[in-house]
Amino acid sequence: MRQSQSFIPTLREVPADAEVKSHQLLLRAGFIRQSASGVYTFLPLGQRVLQKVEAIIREEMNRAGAIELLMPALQPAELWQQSGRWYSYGPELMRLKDRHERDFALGPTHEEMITVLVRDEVKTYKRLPLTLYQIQVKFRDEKRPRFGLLRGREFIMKDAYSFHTSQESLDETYKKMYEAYSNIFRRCGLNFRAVIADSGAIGGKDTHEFMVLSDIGEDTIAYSDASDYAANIEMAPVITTYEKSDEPLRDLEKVHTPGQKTIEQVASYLQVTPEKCIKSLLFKVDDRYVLVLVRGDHEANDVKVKNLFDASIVELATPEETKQVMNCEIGSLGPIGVGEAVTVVADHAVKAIVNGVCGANEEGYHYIGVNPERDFTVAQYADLRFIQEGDPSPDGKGTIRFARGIEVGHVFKLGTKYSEAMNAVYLDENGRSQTMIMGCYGIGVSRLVAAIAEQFADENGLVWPAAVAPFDVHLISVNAKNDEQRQLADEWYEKLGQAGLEVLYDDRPERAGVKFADSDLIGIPIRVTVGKRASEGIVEVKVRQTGETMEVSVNELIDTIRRLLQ
Ligand code: 9G3
Repeated sequence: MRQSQSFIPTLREVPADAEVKSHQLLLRAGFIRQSASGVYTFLPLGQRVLQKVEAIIREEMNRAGAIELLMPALQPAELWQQSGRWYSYGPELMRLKDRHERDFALGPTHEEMITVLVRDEVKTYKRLPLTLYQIQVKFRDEKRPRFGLLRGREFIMKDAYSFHTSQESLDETYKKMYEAYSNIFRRCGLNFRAVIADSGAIGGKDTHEFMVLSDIGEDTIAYSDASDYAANIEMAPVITTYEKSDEPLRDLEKVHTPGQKTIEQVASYLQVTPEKCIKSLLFKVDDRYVLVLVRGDHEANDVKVKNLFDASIVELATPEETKQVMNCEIGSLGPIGVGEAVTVVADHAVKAIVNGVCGANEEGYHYIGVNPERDFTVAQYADLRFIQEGDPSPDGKGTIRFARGIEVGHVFKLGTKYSEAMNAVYLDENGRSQTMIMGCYGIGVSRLVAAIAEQFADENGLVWPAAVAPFDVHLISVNAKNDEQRQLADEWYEKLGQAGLEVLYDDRPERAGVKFADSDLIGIPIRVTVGKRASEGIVEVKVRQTGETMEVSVNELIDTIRRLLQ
């Protein structure tokens, strides 16, 4: 492609509201433009990268035995009403009415649609297992779209769904998909980890997230420093056991703690350590209230609370709800004297507290000399806290460290959650009707483009790995007015193309400085510069990622480029 006839609107200045480098650079290098909050246009260079990423995904999906189809984005509300999700999802599910006032959803995912499709077409075990996938636009009305393509409201996903007659068959496909994902992310040059994840609302038990390590990642990964254990922090179980000190029990006593609200304030006011304090948090779990107790130096894990109650919605109670339910402010909550209306559960660490401190459920008062089981009882002790750095790794090997990650893939063993809801059954070899067992597997394709940009960008601009770069070679003629240089550049633009290389040719009548700056910004892996030594048939070759530069005779140019692209 000749740049003088292309559409690559690069920008000098850094866009104000772009906070992370991939977002800034994809805008500045003319790869994307925002058309609304969380809604983007892929300009020609961005579209070429997207196609390269999709090609890798297709290759690996097809190799894993998945079959591509394409479903509509427009989904009849009836599907979502049948699965119940029309009612359980809130404003995130984008809804609209057609001209006949019929309800539709703009698909955020396609479990219902694919399950109904397979239900209606597959009636016998002979047609299973079956794995279908699509690469398609998705809509999720995020409350806070951010970081450009990393969290958009319209984005491209590869979503695959598998249908089985047995758990073993599902396990086999899950393993194939897991390997396909590893191949995809490795071929994109990414530094990723597969982490044990929480299945959340999607149901099923096994589930893994594929995380690209990045400081701007929204997810925290808990990984072991002595094994390959890695889990999403929401999921990572805590195996710590707690010794109960043998100090003599003191009497329970209510003390005045004016204005002391946080654990730190109360602990320092009462001259105790946070480990002696009981932190009480009121959660709304579906339609009931639960008081969750954790030790003062720990954090309550809402996902573990949700899984304990198998709930679909878990949120911290608002200050108003807290006042109404507990008759006091959040800073004075405690487990002593809590009414029947509130279920009290506690993390295991709380049970080992002796002569502790907790809120008195009275403004400005706390209890000291608090002893669990003597002064209050709980419905259940469970693992309800977030794992912390330094905790023992759940696999018993080494200790936990934290890293931040961008979730680019997620694979689930769904079980029969959707096949039951949509009545997807088949006749088994004995002619008996059985419910299909399912798996589902997602990759954030447009998010992947941003994650690659984020991982490889440097201070001069984007840096694309060869496998996903918009072009193989950026050919630059330094001085378009110099006939000799321009002719040599024109000649090798043709020859490189004939050799099967994809070439972006900067033939614009711009100053060399502008061309080099744009070339660094765009990040094509190999730059060929036709300059002063054109008359000797010598050009300069530069590797974008390493900065390595060499003078090459045009006779060796194609071989040199091919070698460098490996
Ligand atoms: C919704 C809305 C947002 C959602 C979902 C449904 C996430 C929803 C989870 C999944 C699970 C898998 C198939 C590909 C891999 C991921 N956000 N999820 O189900 F209605 Cl508004 O999408 N789906």
